Amino acid sequence: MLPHCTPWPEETAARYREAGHWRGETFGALLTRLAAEHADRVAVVAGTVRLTYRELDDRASRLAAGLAALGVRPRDRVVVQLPNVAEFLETAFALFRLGAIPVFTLPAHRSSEIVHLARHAEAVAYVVADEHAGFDYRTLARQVRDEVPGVRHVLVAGDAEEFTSLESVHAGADGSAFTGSAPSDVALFQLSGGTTGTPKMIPRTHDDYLYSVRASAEICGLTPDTVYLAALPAAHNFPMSSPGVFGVLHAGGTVVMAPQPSPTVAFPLIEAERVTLTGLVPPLALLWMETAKTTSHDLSSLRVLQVGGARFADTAAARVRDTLGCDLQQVYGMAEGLVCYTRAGEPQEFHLTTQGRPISADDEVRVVDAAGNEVPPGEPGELLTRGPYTIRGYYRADEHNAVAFTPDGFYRTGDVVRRLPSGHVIVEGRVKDQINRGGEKVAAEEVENHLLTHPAVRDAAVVAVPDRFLGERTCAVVVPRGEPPTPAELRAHLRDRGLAPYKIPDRVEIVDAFPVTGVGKISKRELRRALAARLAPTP
Ligand code: J2J
Repeated sequence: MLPHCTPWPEETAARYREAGHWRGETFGALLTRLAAEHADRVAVVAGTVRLTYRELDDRASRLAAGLAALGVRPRDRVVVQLPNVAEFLETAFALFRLGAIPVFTLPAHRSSEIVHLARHAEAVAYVVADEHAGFDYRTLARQVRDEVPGVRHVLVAGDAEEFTSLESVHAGADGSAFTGSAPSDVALFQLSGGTTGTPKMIPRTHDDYLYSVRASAEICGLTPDTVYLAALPAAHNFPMSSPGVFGVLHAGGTVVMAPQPSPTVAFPLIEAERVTLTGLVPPLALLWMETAKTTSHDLSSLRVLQVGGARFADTAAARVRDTLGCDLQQVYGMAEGLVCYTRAGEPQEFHLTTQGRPISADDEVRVVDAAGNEVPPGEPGELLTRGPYTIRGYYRADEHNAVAFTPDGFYRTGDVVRRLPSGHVIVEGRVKDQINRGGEKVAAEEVENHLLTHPAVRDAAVVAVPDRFLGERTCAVVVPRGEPPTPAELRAHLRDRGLAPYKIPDRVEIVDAFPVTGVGKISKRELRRALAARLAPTP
């Protein structure tokens, strides 16, 4: 395995192989197989581009060869920041073919995240789109190139300006003969929602990720007739693998790339491509349900709407069928591994009130109290998990790994759940220092560290405040140094530091001092309580 990653213990790995979870296939080999099995079926639709499996395979091979000619080698890390375009899949599979390792970042990330990741990963290349959603990624690329000299190549989908266009790299010879990396090696990096000062990288192997993809495709009943709309950014673990774009390709179905998840963009695509399945975060599901009431678009092809990434309110869940005319599947997952689904054929109650049960019989789940002891069945506690597709450690993060994992290899999710006798879980809250802003994760410490660099900030704490639409919004509570900074000043400061827009605090509150716990630490619980009282509408 790539250095600085934590492998599964050998006997555990052997058990996962014996059970047939890990089958020794790589994503590169998978595409070769799919191209043989589904040659002329449409694999991906993106704007005016339609690629069959054979074409996707061919383009990925040529891109792999072109990348090799540029000097990209097996195990090299490549930061990939692409929106939902055909090049997303071409690049992913080209890197898999080559055995180079994509670090998947979100289109919303900015220099703060990308520079850190490019350095931490020691990336040799950075792949971006020219523009997307009003943002010019070439500007960001210039900054990354200047600040991270190890990034030797910037490859651009679209108008490359002074950089190399992705299309020109395709000119390479046929790369279908590349053997890529070993199935037990790292295939890709996902990013953690995080709780710490810097985003953590999640190494996923071919064996483990393909298992979660294949099993997800089976659980979701995917077939070559499945037409999946990638509405959320495909780089995120949910639309990538649960079952997401990879699961749909694994089943020989068609992936339709939506450049934006708004009903204005997504509904015409559903109608035109007869989309059968898609996945959303709760606020988007609410927006779609509202818009569906008056839409003139035909959404009748849609069979299942998956909702995950944040808690979907039971009351909203109950309205999916009537408003969108399809079934709801709840998905509770994490880029670190464990994914839970509600499944077709289960009583409605499970679909409407739980976040599903784990993919695998070999997913081990413990629900524990603060002391680490298992709580009685049905009682709330923190979910700990280990299994055939849950990592044993973040990349190059020994210190953090010592707290994020138990000594016997369970990942501490930081989620508070209740487990039903059926194995279904209900997500009730969290103990981690993170804000879940409608599915977008914000690590409090990361934003606090940025705030602390402002000269008028003595101390800062970022906490969640309840929000009817997003579930939670971020609130930065600031103890000023001298004249208090204005919210606009602080936001501009964070933007200038290159923080992703979704991490910029929605509210700023100025206080004289923070409530502290018995040991003198900031009491975020007390802070949230005080804020809730302060922000509550006056009766
Ligand atoms: C409550 N909280 C949820 C849910 C995730 C599938 C689906 C989602 C993700 C994802 C994913 C939740 N109800 N239904 O990777 O493959 C919160 C939990 C969890 C964290 C993980 C997938 N679904 N969450 O959201 O890595 O707090 O993955 O630990 O972005 O999201 O976030 P992330």
